[in-house]
Formats: sequence, C-alpha cells, structure tokens
Amino acid sequence: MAALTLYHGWRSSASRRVRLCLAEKGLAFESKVIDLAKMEHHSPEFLKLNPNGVIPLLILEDGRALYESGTICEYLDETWPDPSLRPADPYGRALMRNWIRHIDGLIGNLIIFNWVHGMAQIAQKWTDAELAERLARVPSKERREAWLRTARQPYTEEERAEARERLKTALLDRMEEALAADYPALKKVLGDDEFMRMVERYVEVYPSRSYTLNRLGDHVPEFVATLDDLPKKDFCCDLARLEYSLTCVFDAPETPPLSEDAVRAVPQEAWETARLKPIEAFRLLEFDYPASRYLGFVDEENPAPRLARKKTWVVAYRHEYRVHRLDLSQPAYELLSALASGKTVGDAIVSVMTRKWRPAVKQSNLFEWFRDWMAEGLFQAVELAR
Ligand SMILES: N[C@@H](CCC(=O)N[C@@H](CS)C(=O)NCC(=O)O)C(=O)O
Repeated sequence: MAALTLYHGWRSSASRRVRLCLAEKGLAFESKVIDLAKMEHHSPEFLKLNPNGVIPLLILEDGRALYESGTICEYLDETWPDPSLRPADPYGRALMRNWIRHIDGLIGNLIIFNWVHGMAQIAQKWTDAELAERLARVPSKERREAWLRTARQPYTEEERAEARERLKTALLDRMEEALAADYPALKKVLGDDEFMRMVERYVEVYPSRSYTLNRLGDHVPEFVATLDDLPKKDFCCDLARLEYSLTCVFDAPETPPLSEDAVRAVPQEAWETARLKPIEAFRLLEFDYPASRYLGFVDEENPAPRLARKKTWVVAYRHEYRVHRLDLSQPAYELLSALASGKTVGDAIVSVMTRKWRPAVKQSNLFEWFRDWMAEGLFQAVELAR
C-alpha cells in the first residue's frame, strides 16, 4: 500500500494543523508542496480531489482523498489512536469541535492579514487576462474576492488592523467569557473594562494550552496577587481565591461522604483517637474581607454593598452535587483545619479548647459544629486507631 500523501503549504495554518497531528503520531507521509501563488490548488487535477480548492488535502493509503484540516485530524486520530489527541469523553470532544468551528470561521481574517506578504507581490504582476483566467478557476466567491483584492487592490493597513483586531477579539472574548463564568464577583468589583484589561494581561502570561477553557482561570489568584495597580487589590485577591476554590470544589472527584450508620458504628470511646478524612470536594479558606458574603450578593444579582475589611473564615464543599459555602467562626475554622491536617479528633479539640477565644468555645458549640459538618457530608472516612 502507498503511504499517506499530503498536499500542503509550509506557511498554511490549516496545513500545519495536519502536519502537527502526523508528527504527534509519528506517521510518515509523502509531501507534495502546493504553491498557492501559482494557484496550483486550482488546477483541474487538484480540484478533482478537493473541489473547495484549498490546502491541506490528504490522500489515504488506499487512494481516497480527504480535505478539511479538522476532519483530517479526527480521521487520523481515529485510525491511529496512539497517542490519542482528543478528549476521552463525548462532551470534551464536542467542545473540541466547537473550537475547530470557531477557528475555521476566523480564517477569512487571516487571509486579509497575511496575504499582503508574498502572495500580493506575485499576484499584482499578473496581466488582466491572466488574472481573469485564474479567478475563473477559484471555486468559492469569497476566495475569488480575496484573490481579486490581493492582485488589484491589496488590503489596506486599516483593513488589516481590523482583521487583526477581529482575530484577537474573537479569541479574547471567548476567554473573557470563560473567566467571567468562574470569577463573577471579581468581575463585579473590577467592572467590565478593568476585568477585560486583567484578562488581556492574564492570557499573555498564562495562555490557554488546552482544547477547553474550563481550567483557563487556574492561575488567576496568583496572577491577581502580582498586579500592584489593580483597584481594591487585597479584596480582589480574596475574591479570586474564593472563586478559584469553588471551581476546584465543583470539579473535584466524587468521594461518598460518611453515612450516618458508619458514624453510629464508631464506639464512643474510639472517637478521641479517631481521625476524620475530608471529602475531595472540600476547601478551607481564610480571608481579610467578607469575600463569601460579597459573592452572595453577586449570585443573587443584588447590588453589592461596599464591604469593609474584616477577617472571615469559610469552608467550600460539594454536597449532593451542589457547591456550598459555610461561614465559620475562627475556632470552628481552626478545628476543621486541625482535623483536615490529620490530627486526631481529641488532639484537634484540645488544640482549640486551650486557646482563649471570645466568646469562649463551649461543649455545646463543638456538638453543633460536628453535627452540622456530618450533616453536610464534609468527611468521607473515619479512621480508627488500632
Ligand atoms: N477549513 C479549511 C481551510 C483551508 C484553507 O483555507 N487553506 C488555505 C491555506 S491556510 C488555502 O488553501 N488558501 C488558498 C486559497 O484560498 O486560494 C481547512 O481547515 O482545511
């Protein structure tokens, strides 16, 4: 059987997609470089294989032709699955396809932006007769227009700047949308313009490296902390940490919480030396501002008040597939932290009882906290000392 044959251009972005895929899979191919300036891709032989008259084009081992770079890459990935380049789950693959469509829809801007280099110099030298003959072979109206413009009326600097802006904006808008979904309170505090400015700077430092934007915002807390010119920076840092933790809690693996029966089965005297293991979807947070309260206003679409500096403590967790936040008093936070760090129940309690809180921690407080935390399913296991 013949090897794969790729008709492509070294500087064509769509061809590059396919070359990257072939390289990842270590697939050898026969390379047929198409000279776009000579319009080799509009020759009758080429158009027979790809009626759209564009590159890349892949000829399979059995001689069948395949075009559209996104489709070719999917075909290659299905046929040579190792290493797999697509998400394993159908939803992930659906997101990936939306991205491919999105990028495919932007290629017209790339033409406006790029064709003045190289392509225009050559096309401008064609006589009217040569141009007419060439244009007659271009299958799509849109590309015919692009070639005509390139040959006779090159895209102006202004048009190129607009195309560049559309490319940049289309991508940035998607990223802003993704970050605004994860950081609504941060966006509210900063306002739309300042938030967008933050996003622009953020993606320069932490560009997206994935087919999905789901975890694009993972570095927002550390990034915000570096922005000395950010308005209300300290408050923003708190909000960013809170909102980031909520995304982690949302995505954390499901670990079934302790059942009531399991709790009841622990002999009374065993509790002191027992250890409680929190569920995976569990984050403890300490703030300088009432960040969680502020987020509450934003969630309910109420006008958010100005909130003064005040220490607050929160546990974020997922219970029955919903993300929750529970405000904690400082001693309750310390107790939960001690338990989460692996201290025995007895030691954790002693560590908070020996400190002088105002108001003092009473037995009844401890009882209520444990009852609430168990009811909210914060722990996945109780480990008994041997
Ligand atoms: N959606 C197509 C786009 C292909 C495409 O537009 N290729 C460009 C090069 S990147 C091309 O062949 N341009 C020549 C022309 O339009 O005449 C794909 O992804 O394969």
